[in-house]
Amino acid sequence: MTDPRPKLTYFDYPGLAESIRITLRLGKIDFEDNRVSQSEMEQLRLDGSLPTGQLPILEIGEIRLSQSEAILRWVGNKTGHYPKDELLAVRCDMILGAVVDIRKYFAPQWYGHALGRSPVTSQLLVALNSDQKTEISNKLNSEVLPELFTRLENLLGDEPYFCGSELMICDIEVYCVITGLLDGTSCKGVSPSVLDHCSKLLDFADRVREMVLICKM
Ligand SMILES: N[C@@H](CCC(=O)N[C@@H](CS)C(=O)NCC(=O)O)C(=O)O
Repeated sequence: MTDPRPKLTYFDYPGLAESIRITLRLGKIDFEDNRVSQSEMEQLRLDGSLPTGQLPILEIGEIRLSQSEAILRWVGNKTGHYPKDELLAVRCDMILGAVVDIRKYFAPQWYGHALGRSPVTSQLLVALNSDQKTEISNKLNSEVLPELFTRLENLLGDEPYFCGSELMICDIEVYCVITGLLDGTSCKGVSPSVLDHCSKLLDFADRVREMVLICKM
């Protein structure tokens, strides 16, 4: 029996869903790309349709999955973009964890607030003033992100992808963060120059982009 057509619900921007969309397309899995507004998301939460109160969610028939990393791993398993080898799988998870850490640093910039949105009301919590925003942006650009990307560059080494010769979900996730920084959609106030010293990572992103563009054709 074939699986029901999956339905991915998220906002109309790349964010935490883009790696899932790309992996589904790479694996030629037909899916509904349901894009909602903030108010539609709040309604879904009120209806009790969001298992952990957030987006993205992936519905497969009656099953509703939440948490982007768990969804990505499920999709990667389906499409062959998650390693079967145990040690490569944990390496893949390690890289995914490193991307979560990078995104954690983006949060105050994304929201302009220290605590993001309230899980109860969706209101933004603890506003940052303009001096604090400038200080955060300076620290991200001069210290935090150059170091985190250097660590990723070192982990990549001279391999084409993070788990060796084959493209995996961790590569797609790193690619999404790098692409968002280069085109300015990942995080306002962060300069693409945080990647200036990472030539291997930039070459890697070009390599992944080629694969991604092929699946868009
Ligand atoms: N750890 C969660 C984080 C999900 C998350 O923060 N989602 C945000 C959108 S990027 C959200 O639903 N925000 C709306 C809100 O909390 O009101 C995941 O990876 O799925």
